[in-house]
Amino acid sequence: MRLALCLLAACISAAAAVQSQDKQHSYRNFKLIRINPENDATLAYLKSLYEEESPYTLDFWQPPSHVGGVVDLTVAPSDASSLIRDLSARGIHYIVAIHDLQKAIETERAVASWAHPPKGFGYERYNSLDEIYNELKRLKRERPSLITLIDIGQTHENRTMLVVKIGGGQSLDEDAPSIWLDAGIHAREWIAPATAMFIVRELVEGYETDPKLQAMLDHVPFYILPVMNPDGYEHSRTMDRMWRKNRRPAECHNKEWHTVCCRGVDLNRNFDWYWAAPTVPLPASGSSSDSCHDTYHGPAAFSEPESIAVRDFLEAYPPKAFISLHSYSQMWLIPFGHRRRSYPPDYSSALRPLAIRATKALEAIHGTKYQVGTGADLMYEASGGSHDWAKGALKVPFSYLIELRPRNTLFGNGFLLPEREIIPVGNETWAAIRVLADEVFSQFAQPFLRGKAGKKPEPIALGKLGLRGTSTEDTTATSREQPSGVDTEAPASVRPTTVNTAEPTTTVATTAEAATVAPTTLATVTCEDYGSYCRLWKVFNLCDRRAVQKLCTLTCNPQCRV
Ligand code: 0X9
Ligand code: ZN
Repeated sequence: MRLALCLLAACISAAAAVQSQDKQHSYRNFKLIRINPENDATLAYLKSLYEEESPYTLDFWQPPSHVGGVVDLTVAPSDASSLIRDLSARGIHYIVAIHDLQKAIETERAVASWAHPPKGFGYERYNSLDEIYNELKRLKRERPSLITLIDIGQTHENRTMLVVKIGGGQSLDEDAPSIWLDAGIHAREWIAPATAMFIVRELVEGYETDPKLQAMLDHVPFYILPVMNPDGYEHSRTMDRMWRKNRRPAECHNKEWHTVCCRGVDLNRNFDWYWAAPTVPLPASGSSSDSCHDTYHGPAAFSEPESIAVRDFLEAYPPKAFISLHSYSQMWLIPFGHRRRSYPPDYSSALRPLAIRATKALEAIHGTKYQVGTGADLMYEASGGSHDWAKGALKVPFSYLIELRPRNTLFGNGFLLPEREIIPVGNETWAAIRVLADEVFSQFAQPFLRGKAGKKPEPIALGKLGLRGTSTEDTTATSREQPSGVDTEAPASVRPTTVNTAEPTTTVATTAEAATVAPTTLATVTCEDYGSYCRLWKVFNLCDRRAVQKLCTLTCNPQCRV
C-alpha cells in the first residue's frame, strides 16, 4: 500500500499532502516480488505486511489469501534489500518477477507508441479517455440506429461516465432483456477498457455480418461502460501508472504525531453488498476503513458518484447478465466474494455451468485457461463488490467478474500486459461473452419471438427462467436448487477445485436470493401468444387474465390463460 504521509514538521495542511502527488510517479527500480506462501507462518507474515502498518513501502497487486495462493507485491528500491533480507531470514521463497518496474511500464506499450504516441484511437493500443470517447462518438455517427450513447453521471473531477448501448433500438426499454458490461473500475487494469472496446467493435461489425448476432442484438441490447473510473484511469495514464482507486478528494486524519491525507475509494468495495463487513478472521483483509489503503471502502455504501451512477442506471434498466472486467489472474468469478463458501442458490445449477461453458469457448481460441469459482474461494474475501451486489441485491440472473490475462505464474507482468496481447485477449474474451449472450437470448428473448412468429410455441422450462413451476420437458435447471433466502454450499462436484479446500464447516446465512426459484408442481405448460414484449416473470407475478392481456403478450402460466 502506498501511504501519503504528511509529516507535521514538513507540511501541516492536507493541501500540501495532495500537492506532493502532483509529480508523475516514477517506478524506477521498484521490484515486483512474487511469493507462493508455503505454510501458515509465511501467510501470517505476509498478511501482517498487508493489513498492518508495514515498515516498507509496499503495493500488493495480489494480496495474501491462502497457502499456495500467489502473492504479488511491489517494493520501493529503498526498501527492497531489507525486505529481501527479511524474507530470506524467514526462509520464504520468492522471485523477483520485475527488477525495474519503470522499464516494464515503458515496454508495456509497443516501443514505437511509447516513443512517438500515435494520434487517435487504436483497437490494438491502450487509449486515453478522450480517444475512447471519440471512438464511441465516431461509431455512433456511423450507425445512429444501432448505437445510443448515454451519459450516466459525472465523476469527482467532472468527467462523463459514458455508456454505449448497442442494439435494441434507440429508446431505452426497462423491460427488454439486456446485458451489462463494465470495465476499468480499477484504474490500473488497462486491459479491461481495451477489451470492452474490442467487444464494442465485435458487436457493431458483427451486427452487419452475422445474422444470428443481429437477431440477438435486436432483442437483447448490450450496455457497455468501457471506463467505469474515468478519473482514476486518466490519473493512471498521466501521473501514477499503478493507481487503483477513484479520485475522491483527500481525507485527512491525525495519526499519533502526524497527519495523514489520502485520496480515493476502491469502487469495488463501495457497493451495498455486505459493505464494510469485516472478514473472518478479523481484521478485515478485503475491504479497508483506512482512506490510505488501496481497498478503502469509502465513508458509506454508494458514497461515490461512479458507483451511484452505475447503481441508478442498473436499477432503472436491470439486465439479465452483468459482467465486470478486471485484471489479472485469468479467473471467471461467480458471486459471492464476501465470504468463503457462500453461494447464491443457483450457483451450481445455472451460474457455474454457464461460466464453465464460457471459459471453454475462451480456451478454444488461444488455449488460455481460466479458473472458475467465487472470488472468496479462489482469491480472498472482499465485501462491497459490484458483481456481488448485482446478483445479491439487484437479482441479475447471471453476474460475473472476469479477471483477464495474465495468469500470476512465474513470469508475467501483472497489470502491465503488453499491448500486443490486447487483440488476443479481446478475441478469446469475446468468444466467452458470446456464449453468455446466446444463453441470455435463448432464455429471455427467444420464447417471445417463437410466439410472435405464429409458430406453436414450445413448452418452456420454467425453472430455467427462474420462475415458479417446472415443465416436464426440463427439470434439470431447478432440480438442484436450494431453498431460497440462504446461502448454500455448492455440491462437492462443482466446488472450485483449484483452491485450498478445507471441508466446509459452516454455512453463512445471507439474504441471497428471492423465493422465485423453488420448484412447485410438475405440469406441462404451453404458452399462449399475446405478443412479444413482456417479460414472463411479470406475467407470473400478476397472474390476472385481464392485466396480462393489457400489459403482456405472452404467458405460459395455465392460470393466466384466456
Ligand atoms: O479485489 C478486487 O476487487 C478484484 N481483484 S483485482 O485484482 N482486479 O482488484 C477481485 C474481487 C473478487 N472478489 C473477491 N476476491 N472476493
Ligand atoms: Zn480489479
